[in-house]
Amino acid sequence: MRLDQRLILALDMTDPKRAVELAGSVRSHVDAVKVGWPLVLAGGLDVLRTLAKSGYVLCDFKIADIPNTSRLIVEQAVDAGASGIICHGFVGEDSVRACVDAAGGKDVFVVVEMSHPGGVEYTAKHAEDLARLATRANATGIVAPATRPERVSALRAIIGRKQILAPGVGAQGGKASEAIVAGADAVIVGRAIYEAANPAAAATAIATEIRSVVSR
Ligand code: BMP
Repeated sequence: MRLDQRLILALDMTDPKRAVELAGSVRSHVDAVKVGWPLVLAGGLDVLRTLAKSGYVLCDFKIADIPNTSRLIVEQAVDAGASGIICHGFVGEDSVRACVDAAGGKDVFVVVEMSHPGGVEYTAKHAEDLARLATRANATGIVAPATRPERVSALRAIIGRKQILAPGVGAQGGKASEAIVAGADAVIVGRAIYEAANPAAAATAIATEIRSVVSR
C-alpha cells in the first residue's frame, strides 16, 4: 500500500450515503479508507464499489475461516474493488495463504494482535508467532496495536520491512505519533475523525502530528 499521509480512515458506520460523503471530504488527507462489516451489511458491496472509484479501499472482513471459505470471501472483496483485505492470523498458515493467493497481488494484512484490552488475553500471547506466519505466507503486512506501542516495536523486529498498520488511535487511547515512532507504517483511525465536528480538520491534525515525528 502506498502510504504518504500514513493515515487510514475507518468508515465504521451504517449509512452508506454518509460514508461516501465523509470519504469524499477526507480523501485527500488519508491514504485509504477501511470498510468493514457494519457498512457492508448496511449498504452491500455496492458501497465498496462506489468508494473504490475514488481510491484505495481496504476491506476489513477480518477473514477467519477454512481456506476454501476464506478464498471465496477474498474473491468477492477483490471483485468489488478492494485494493487490500484484512484477515486473521490465528486460523493458521493455510487459511492466510489462501487469502494471499485469492487476492492475486492485492494487499493482504494479517491481524496478529488486537488493540482493545481483550487483545491481551489471547492475541498478544501469540502475536510474534502470527507475525512470522504472516511473513512466511507472503502477506503485505500485519495489523498491530497502536494502544501498545512497545508491542509494535517488538513485532517490527520480527517482520522486517513488511508494513504495519496500527489501529487504536484516539477513541481507544493510542497516540498516532507514538505508534509511528514505535515502527508502524500507518495508523488506522475511525471515531477520532468521523465523530469530529470537522472530520477533514481532524484528519489533517493527525497527519500533521505524524509528520512531526517522521521528519525528525
Ligand atoms: P476507532 O479509531 O474508532 O477505534 O476504530 C478503529 C478501527 O480499527 C475499527 O474499524 C476497528 O474495527 C479496527 N481495528 C481495531 O480497532 N483494533 C484491531 O486490533 C484491529 C482492527 O481492525
